[in-house]
Amino acid sequence: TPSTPESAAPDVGVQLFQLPWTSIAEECETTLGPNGFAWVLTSPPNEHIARDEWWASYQPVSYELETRLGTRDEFADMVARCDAAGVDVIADAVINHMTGQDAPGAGWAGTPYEHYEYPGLYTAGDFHRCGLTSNDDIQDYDSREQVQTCELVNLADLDTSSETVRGTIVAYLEDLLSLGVAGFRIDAAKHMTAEDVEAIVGALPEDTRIVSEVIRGGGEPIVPEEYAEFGEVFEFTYARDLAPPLESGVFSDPELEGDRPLHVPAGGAIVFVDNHDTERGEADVTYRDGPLYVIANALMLADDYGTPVVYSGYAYSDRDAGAPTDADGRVLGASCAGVSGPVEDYDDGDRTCVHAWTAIVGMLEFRAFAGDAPRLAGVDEGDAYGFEREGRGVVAVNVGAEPATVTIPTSLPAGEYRDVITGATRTVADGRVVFDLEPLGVAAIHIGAPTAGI
Ligand code: LM2
Ligand code: CA
Repeated sequence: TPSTPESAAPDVGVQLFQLPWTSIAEECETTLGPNGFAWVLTSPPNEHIARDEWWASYQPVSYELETRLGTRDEFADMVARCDAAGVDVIADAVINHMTGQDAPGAGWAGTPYEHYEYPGLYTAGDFHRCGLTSNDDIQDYDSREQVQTCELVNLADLDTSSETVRGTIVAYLEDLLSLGVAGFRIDAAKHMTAEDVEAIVGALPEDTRIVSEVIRGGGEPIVPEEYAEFGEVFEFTYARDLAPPLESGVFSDPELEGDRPLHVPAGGAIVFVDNHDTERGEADVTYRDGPLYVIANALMLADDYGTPVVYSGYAYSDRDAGAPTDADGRVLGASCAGVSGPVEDYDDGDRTCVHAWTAIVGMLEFRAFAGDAPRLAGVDEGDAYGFEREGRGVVAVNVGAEPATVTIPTSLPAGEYRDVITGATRTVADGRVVFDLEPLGVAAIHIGAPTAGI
């Protein structure tokens, strides 16, 4: 009998946007751990302004771990439970700035603040006041100096070149590490010099995972490559390239040898179909697109480039609307148990639960077996397209409204395989697999799920 093909837990993350800590802990135990997700990216864990919009999370008031998403104890409990389930926690670190509210106020946990005055933490001299634009806001993304020392939408811009500011940020991140987090998304990294970010993260233990958010902008002087020197970076080009063929049905292979143009080298890239910002902005394919969104995620998870992060948020019609809360303003818990795919109509506030969808879970299984096998040249037939991960698996999609067939040459052993998306049986014979695909359908087989030899 042939030996069982090797598989390895894939490095796949999930962003659980604005989900309370107690619910993330549950998801780790019931869904993420069992299905092989390696890490979860949380929303920011520190005290923010007391407002209802989701983006209150991006307006820090203090580094107390008290938020609408839960308490310090709940955060610590989540990290421990996720860890026990084999899931690392990556916290969203908002360290470029403090709140942008002009009026004095009190944060979610009651901490008083004024714009540029955060008692016990920062005082006016700890902030850049760039003096380069009329209101100190960033106006010109072609100016490195403006982007890094002026204010992003009025958010008080920390002088991250200052040793005391760096020390305060490092102490905050060390506090989170003491609770067991594995690393950080560095929010708005582009708005800090790579030198400043490197100095801050360089003070943390070597094995801290760092993912810098540096939105690649055409022609802009600040590029993600600068931040790839000391950690991973989100590669925004990836999602931008993924979407157009889904609408047009015209697919072409990416660069298969060597680096992809306008992409950081694969080893340092975090890729995504969308995130909380792009689903409210530039993303062409989001949860609203149902099956097309499944296809986008499947293609990403089948690819050999970068580390994918699946995005799982909530439905909304108002881009500012926060997740549903109780009468005290705490975000309501939610469970994704039993959710198997996208639905046609969401009510505002419904969790999309993308990480629980059958197709996503199937593609994690595919990825576990695909390992680092190279992606081979694909086949584009009408609205269908597919490709092999050499000797390990084959994926195919149909973005058309009619059923479609695509034939992919493959070196997988002849035999029958369980399709990890549909559960159907797919046959490899004569060095090829013929996929009959439903409208807006996906199929994927891998070496680890043969049902019979021929
Ligand atoms: C990010 N990455 O670099 C986050 O991913 C993104 O979600 C954040 O914007 C941004 N950078 C700052 O951390 C969000 C949201 C903005 C919101 C800010 C601050 O997209 O709309 O700005 O958070 O909460 C809001 C208002 C804006 C106002 C600002 C300051 O929309 O009009 O500016 O607050 O009060 C006057
Ligand atoms: Ca800055």
